[in-house]
Amino acid sequence: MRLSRYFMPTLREAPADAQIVSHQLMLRAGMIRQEAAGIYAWLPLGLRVLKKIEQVVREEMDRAGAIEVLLPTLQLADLWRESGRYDDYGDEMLRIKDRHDRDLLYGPTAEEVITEIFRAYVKSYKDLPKNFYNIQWKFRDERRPRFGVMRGREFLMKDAYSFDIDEAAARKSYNRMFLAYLNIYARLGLKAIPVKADPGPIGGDLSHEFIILADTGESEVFAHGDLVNMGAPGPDIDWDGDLEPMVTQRSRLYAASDEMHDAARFEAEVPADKRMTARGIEVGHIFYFGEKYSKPMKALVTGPDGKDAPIHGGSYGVGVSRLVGGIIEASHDEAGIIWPDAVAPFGAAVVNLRPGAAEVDAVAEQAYQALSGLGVDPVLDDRDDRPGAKFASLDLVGIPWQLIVGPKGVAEGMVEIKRRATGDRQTLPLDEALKAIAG
Ligand code: 5CA
Repeated sequence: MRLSRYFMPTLREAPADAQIVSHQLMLRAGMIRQEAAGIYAWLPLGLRVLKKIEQVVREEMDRAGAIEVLLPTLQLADLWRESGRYDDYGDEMLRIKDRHDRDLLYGPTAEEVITEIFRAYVKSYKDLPKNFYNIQWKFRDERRPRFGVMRGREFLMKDAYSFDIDEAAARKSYNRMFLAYLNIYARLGLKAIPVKADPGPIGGDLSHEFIILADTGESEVFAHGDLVNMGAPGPDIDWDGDLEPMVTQRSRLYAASDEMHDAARFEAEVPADKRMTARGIEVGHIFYFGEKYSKPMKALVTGPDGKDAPIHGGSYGVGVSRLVGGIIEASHDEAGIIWPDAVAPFGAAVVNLRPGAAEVDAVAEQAYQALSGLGVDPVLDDRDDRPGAKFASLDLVGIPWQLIVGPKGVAEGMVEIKRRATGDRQTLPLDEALKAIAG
């Protein structure tokens, strides 16, 4: 991609109504445009980041044995009448009528849809466990959409749904998601704390939220400090093995969000110097709810004893679009966004300081092609602009590396590289620069 032909409408100032830094930076970096309250168009740079986050989520879900599907955004109200949630869901549900006067809704979540699919095909315990996931837009008519993509009305969620023969098996599915989530957030460069949570309208009796720490977060968390620094389990887990010890190690330390917080227990269980109280952003939420949907919707399977029984279900959400804002809250400086390499819109920018000068153009082009070949996903900054303006906009949008090609360096056979996160600069021959960037 050449920046001279791209669309990256950066702004010098953030619009006054953007209250938090991630919202300000997303607008200034030209990532999103508000179309209505809580509804955004994703501009090219924002879309690239969204797709990269989506891909990390997809890879970790696949690794943990979940199977991808794509469910529709519009759902039939009748399905929600079966589960009993149509009336309960209230004003957050966007209700729509089609030309035949049938009640539809824009899905805020998809327990009913996936349960309907499951019951149509799966009849035997031999076909269990199953876990289906869906990366799709949701709509919740939030009372107070705010903070940009952080609390939108239309937002991208990864939702997964597990089906098991009994509670013990369902617990294993829950554990897989618990650990897969920690790996997802770690790959995104985030420290996420699993906290005991209130299941709310999804229902059930076992639930954890995953919270990343940020002062602007809407949730308050109370946690044992050691939990914050406990690393993710990493990809080499035996997903079919006993995951309980790894989950227990993380869930036995005190951690709760405001609704579930028990001040007396916090003080009894956590030594004073380890008590951490902070604000955070909920970037995921997992639930075990047993027969809550399978019973009213008659999602039954035949067990080894030949009897039909409702399956035990769980659901598992990741706020994919919210994560774009969450990562920025966790990783920025005065100059702009600092993307972790895994989700940066481009892995590197080759900055041509003198577009039109034949030798400079040639080296910049060579560097660009080489980085493409190395899988870095680079962009070529061939804009006819002042160097200072180019550097400022690349810093603002957070490209992790700049490889700078100018007339003086080219004459000496050298280029300069700059790492966005640290500001470190080095002057090197091109092949060494490429190696430094490609890692
Ligand atoms: N059915 C379950 C799990 S699939 C569910 O809907 N869970 S949820 O309500 O907790 O949502 C899952 C995740 O979506 C949340 O953890 C949050 O990260 C994200 N999310 C929820 N509401 C919004 C919103 N209005 N804007 C952006 N992200 C949201």
